[in-house]
Parts: sequence; C-alpha cells; structure tokens
Amino acid sequence: MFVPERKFFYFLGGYMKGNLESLLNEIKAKIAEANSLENLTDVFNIYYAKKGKISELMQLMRNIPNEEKAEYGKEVNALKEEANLLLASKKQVLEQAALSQQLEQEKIDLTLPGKNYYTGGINPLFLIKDEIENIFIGMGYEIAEGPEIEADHFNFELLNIPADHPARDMQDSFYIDEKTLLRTHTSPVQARVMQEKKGQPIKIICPGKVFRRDDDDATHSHQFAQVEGLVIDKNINMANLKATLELFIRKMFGEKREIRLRSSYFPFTEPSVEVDVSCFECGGKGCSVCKGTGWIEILGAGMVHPNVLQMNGYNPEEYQGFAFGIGIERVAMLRYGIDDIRKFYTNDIRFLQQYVRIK
Ligand code: FA5
Repeated sequence: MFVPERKFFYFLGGYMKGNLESLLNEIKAKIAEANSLENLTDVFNIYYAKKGKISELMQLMRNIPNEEKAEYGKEVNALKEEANLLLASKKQVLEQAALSQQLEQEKIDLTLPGKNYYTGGINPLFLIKDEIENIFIGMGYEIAEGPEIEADHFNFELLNIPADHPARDMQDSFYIDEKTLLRTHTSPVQARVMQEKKGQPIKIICPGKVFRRDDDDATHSHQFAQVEGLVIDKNINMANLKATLELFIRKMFGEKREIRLRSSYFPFTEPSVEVDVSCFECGGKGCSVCKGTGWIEILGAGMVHPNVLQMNGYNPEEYQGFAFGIGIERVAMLRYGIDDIRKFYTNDIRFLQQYVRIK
C-alpha cells in the first residue's frame, strides 16, 4: 500500500503534519469500522463532500507561501490517493459480502415440494378432428371453412331444401332471425365452395361446429362437430364415394371394426347413404349406447344432387360429385370407447386425463 512521505509542513510546524497524519488515521479507522456499503458511503461523504475534511485541507492552500504550495498540494494528494485506495478496496470487500449474503438468502431448496400448475391438454375431440384431417389431407383434400352463423339460403335452399320442405324437420334449428340461423350441418360449405370455385373441380373437407335443437342424450348433443367432404369432377361415381369412406373408416378404426352402408335420404344427395360402425360397447349385440341396434351411425353421404350442382354453378351433365358429413363426436366415442357424448363438454379433468396428459 502506498504510504506518503511526510517530511515538511515546517511552515505550520508539527501541527499541520500531525493534522494530516491524524486525519489519515481517522479515515482509516472509519473505513475499517464501516460494515455496510451505506456506512462506507457516509464515510466518503464526511471526507470528500464539498465541506468535507479533505476539501478543507485544499482550502488551507491559500495560507501557504507560494514556494511551498506545490509540496503541500503533493502531500494532500498523496493522502487523498491513499484514502481512495482504502475506500475502493473496502468497497470491493463489502460488495462481495453483500453478494454472498444475497446468494445465501436466495438459495433454492430443491427438496421443497414445487407449486403445481395445470398446463391443460388437448380435448380428445380435437385429437380426432386432427386425425380425420390428416387422413383426408393424405388423400389430397384441402381444408375449407364456413361461418357458424349462416344464412337460411345456404343452410337449406341452395341444398335443395326450400322453405316448407318437410326435410327441414330433420334438422330443427336455432334461428337468429327469419333468414339467419346457427348452421345445422357443415353442408352449407358445399354451396359456398361451389360458388367460389365457379365450375372448377373441387376436393375439400370442412371441419366445424354445428347446432341443432336435439334433445341431449348419450349420442346426441345440441352442439356438436362435423367434417364435411365434397368432391366434384368429371366421371365421379358412387364407387369412388364408397372406396373413400371405406378407406377412411379402416384408417380410423382398424380392419376389425365392422361397417355397414345403409340407403338413406338427404335432399341434397341422390342416392344417399348412412354409414354405421359396430357398437364399441356391446360389439353389435345391442345395448343402451347403440339403443339396442348394435350399430352407431357416424356419417351421412351421397352423390351430389343435380339440382344442387345446377343451383351452385355446375352443369350436372358435365360434372358429378359426392359429399359426406361425419359426426366427430361419434367417431371419437367409437375410437375411445366413450359411452356418453356429454362427457366431451363437461370439462371433468378426470375424464380428459384419460386421453391427454394434463400436468
Ligand atoms: C347431415 O348433417 C348431413 N349434412 C350429412 C351429409 C353431408 C349427407 C353430405 C350427405 C352429404 P345427419 O343429420 O345424419 O346428416 O348428421 C350427420 C352426422 O352427424 C351423423 O351421422 C352423426 O354422426 C352426427 N350427428 C347428427 N346429429 C347429432 C347430434 N345431435 N349429436 C351428435 N352428433 C350428431
């Protein structure tokens, strides 16, 4: 450590020299005593502030004869320098101590139990929706979208279901006003896409929510989800539809599950079919889930009706098409063995945890 030489101040005799020495000793003692950064700042202020003791030494300069001023200044600077060094090194020691203390206080006890946050998971319905999408994307389909609040015109009329047609009873609806309703199926997207593609070939699916005034039971809900499919091109026939549906069902349920195509009626397809899959609960014997039939209906389908093609800008002499509407909940129920459709919507975490990891 630098120790300044003190050999003069004869102009003020031993008094000044003694003063400088005792000042340095005083500073040293205060620095040694300081046990926090705040204390050290106080020490600094006492000596270095405008009216501090070191500043006072400089003011004494004016009493010193000119020829001795330089020597005196040097001596005071040496004192200042030593005090600076002492302050800086003490500051380092105190900072280190403060850091160690902080680290000590913030030490993490890895043995303490952690806080448990739920991160959520994907509802099994969405897992199935994604799987259905992937199967059809693999067959070259594109994904289309349509509004959930739909015009009566698209939901019914452009699908060959004029007002007062008895087929409207098949899909009891939630109306917003006379001409607007919550769509009862994803089929209006057929009309929307046909009008958009203006006579060009089409190969789309459209997943989405639909709404009906159905009474809720094990297999019916007033809100559910469908995936619409529509293919329009030249030379499309019923065999293409059957092959497509069989491929989808085999990919979705495996080779072992039995399926049946039943002839049916939809005003927008001719001929029409409904597809049933053997009940997962009873294996086909009949139970409360399948209402004793041994089968669960998962989709409706058919060849696009010539009237629908015509109304939406396609010449039925030139173009044919098939369409289908798959009930996503029903597929999920069959796939996972879920015995009540309402379980998808009640948000019981114990139910969801069986299908997805919820931490
Ligand atoms: C229709 O909705 C037609 N739009 C399907 C269609 C599309 C036919 C294209 C021809 C061409 P349906 O009402 O049968 O059809 O419903 C289709 C599927 O939705 C049913 O097979 C069933 O899986 C499901 N579904 C129908 N109603 C309900 C309901 N209330 N709750 C849950 N799923 C339902």
